[in-house]
Amino acid sequence: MQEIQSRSASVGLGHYQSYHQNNNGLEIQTTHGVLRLTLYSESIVQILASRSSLKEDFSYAVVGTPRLVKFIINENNDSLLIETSYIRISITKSGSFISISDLDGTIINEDDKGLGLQWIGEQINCYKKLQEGERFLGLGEKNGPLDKRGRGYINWNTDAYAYSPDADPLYCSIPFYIGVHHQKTYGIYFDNSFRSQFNFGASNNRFSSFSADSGEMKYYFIAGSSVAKIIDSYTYLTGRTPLPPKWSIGYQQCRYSYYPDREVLRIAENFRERDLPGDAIVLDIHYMDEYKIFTWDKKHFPDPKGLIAKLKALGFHVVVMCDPGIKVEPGYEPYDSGIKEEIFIKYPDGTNYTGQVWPGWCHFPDFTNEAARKWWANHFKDYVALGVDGFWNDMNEIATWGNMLPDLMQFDFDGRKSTTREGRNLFGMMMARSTYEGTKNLMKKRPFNLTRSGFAGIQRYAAVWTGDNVAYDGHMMAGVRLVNSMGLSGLAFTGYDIGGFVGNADEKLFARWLSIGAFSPFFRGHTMINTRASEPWSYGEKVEEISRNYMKLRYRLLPYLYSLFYDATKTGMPINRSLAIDYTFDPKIYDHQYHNQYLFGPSILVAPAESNKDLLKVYLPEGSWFELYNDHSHAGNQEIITDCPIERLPVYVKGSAIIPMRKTAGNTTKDDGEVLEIHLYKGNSDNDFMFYEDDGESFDYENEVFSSRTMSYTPQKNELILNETKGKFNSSFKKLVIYFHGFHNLNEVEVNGNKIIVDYTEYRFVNPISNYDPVNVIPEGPKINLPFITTAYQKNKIICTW
Ligand code: NBV
Repeated sequence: MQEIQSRSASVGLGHYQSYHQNNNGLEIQTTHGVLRLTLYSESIVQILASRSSLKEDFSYAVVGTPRLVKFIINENNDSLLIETSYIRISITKSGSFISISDLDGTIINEDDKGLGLQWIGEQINCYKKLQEGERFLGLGEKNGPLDKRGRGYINWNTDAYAYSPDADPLYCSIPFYIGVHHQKTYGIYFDNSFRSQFNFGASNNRFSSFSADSGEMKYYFIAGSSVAKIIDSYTYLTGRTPLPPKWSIGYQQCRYSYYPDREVLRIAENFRERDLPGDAIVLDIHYMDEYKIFTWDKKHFPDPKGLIAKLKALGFHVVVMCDPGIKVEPGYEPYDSGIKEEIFIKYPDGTNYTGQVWPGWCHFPDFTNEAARKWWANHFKDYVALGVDGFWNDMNEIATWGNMLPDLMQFDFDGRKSTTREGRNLFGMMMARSTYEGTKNLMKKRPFNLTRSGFAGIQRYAAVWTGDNVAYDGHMMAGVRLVNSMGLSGLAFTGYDIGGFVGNADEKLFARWLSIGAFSPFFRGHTMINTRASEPWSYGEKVEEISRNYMKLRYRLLPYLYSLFYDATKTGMPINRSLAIDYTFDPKIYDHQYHNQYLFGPSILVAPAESNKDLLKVYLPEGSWFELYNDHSHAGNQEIITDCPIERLPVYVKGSAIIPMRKTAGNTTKDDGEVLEIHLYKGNSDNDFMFYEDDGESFDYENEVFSSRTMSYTPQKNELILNETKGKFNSSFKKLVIYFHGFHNLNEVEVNGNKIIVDYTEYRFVNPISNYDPVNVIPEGPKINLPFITTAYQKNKIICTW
């Protein structure tokens, strides 16, 4: 071994020499370096290796700290063994190779014995043995199939305008993936922000690997009995999506750009006149004076305060574009104060870096410098004073004309000092962090913050959208997969430009995109300058009706959706769930004809169909499933063929589901109405849903001003219980209507001991679409003959039996 290494141009850790134990693990001295294992929990271990001495453990991504856990260390002739109540880690004395197994000895993950850790000059590499049948999931905003085996990826945040659905890298880097094999699941988070590469068995049949151009070999190994548990652990480490303001999960209308102010107002009025729900209008770069951040174009927006007030009166919030480039222009306050306070990114000779972007030649704040973060944060006070409450961080890869950011720029790294090589992948996240912290502090309520670029942990500060997509079916599908992949990587609040940013959608494409988008966490229509109008009414009456149907369906689903966002703050579980979360070991879900399917929350399965398809093959995983629109039921574990006319996106509900909905869609997310509906779907397994409400905008929920209750369905007992609410928030719901799906011949339900006679109604989740053809037959559209009961909605426990 020693001999091989001395002949090779790359160097490993060498052999074991000695170790010493500390509170959370141990440090091993090897012939060529040092290896430290720190337990963060029974199932999370940080692995840090260095060829010299270990540095201070610093990370912008990781906020979780090691929890004290019990572990034992054993040593034998060949290895050192560290065991917790969940995993066994062994390090070979010869070569210092790591393998991690269950307590019963089944391998979860192991170094390639022969390669392991390797330094090639400054480059650091970790080679893992490719396990038989191993699949690779996640890695954040990465194109390609759900199972990324056989592919390689690069993390280097890039302005990927009009990217192909196979392009890499895109705007965000999340160096975290999940491995699956032999009924085992694990996660690896590589905490290194240099340009990094992940290889999942591309161009070789021996290893999977991760490597970085420089920096530390520091990664976290996460064991877990399910993908959900791994996401929970990963978001323990890197943080979770905070509860967004409720309005931000309503529909947002954007274009590059709406101006002047009259046009913005007309757009908002159209929503109300046309009975389309909507909560936000987004102002892209043309609201600014010559694209200069923190200014307003006086000609087109002479009275932003007045405009924002009018929009508020119509129920619309305003989101504004925020670009990081500060124009080099003496007299422009952000430039003058930025120079004075020395907050810009510099060359090593101390001069400010200048790059060209929208406003012209610009300097860029160094968001790894606390002073710059504060400077930026304070500049939001005028926006906040005007009533803006949404902020959109764009161009933060950093995008400049030429797209060739010099490597030698100096980043402060909060006093630690580094260069673009380490800072580039972090710039977007640190900008979003500064915007979030600043606006949160100024607004004293929840800001909405959106970013294009990010790194692991970005979920703590902003929602992420998939950038400049293109108006065609394949891109629509790629966006669905990107959102699913980001969900596997700790990002709960994500979405894509509905209708496509680049190019022109046709009627069908827009209708389908909007329907699918209604089942995505971030729900925004957007399009590029000089493209056709792309609002829900811009594609003719039929598309407008389809859009209205799905927008209203989403708004009616808000009690369910908002509860899911709350759950994400606690567990990291995404809103859009790749089927790999719940059906990890079912090979069918990885089949490319099905890998776009996902669950919207725990119970609603969406099968995205291309806009030009009339028929779709759908795979229903184990369990039982109901077609949303007509309650036709299907057994799981089978492929079915469904028709998917443009007005009907294939959506299925899982047996035993409990779905709270509002009876009326309302104009905005605020209009809850008085009637809470619960849709209960007959099934065989017990199920719980945690229903959550609060005021939707303040931080009072942190002081228990919320209302939450578990709803539990026990099929064996024919029972649905709404447990007593917790928290101090008074729900606006007064009436409760329970719909029983799949329950035939139901006549009577007992509610807290009182008998209620069951009623029947013809129920529709979407309205029939008008017949625009000269033969005037009004199509019926799908409906369900549904039993229901009505009762008072109350805080106390509600027990329903039948
Ligand atoms: O600000 C203009 C656009 C914006 O509409 C888009 O969503 C961003 O991804 N922005 C990029 C800059 C230029 C795009 C050509």
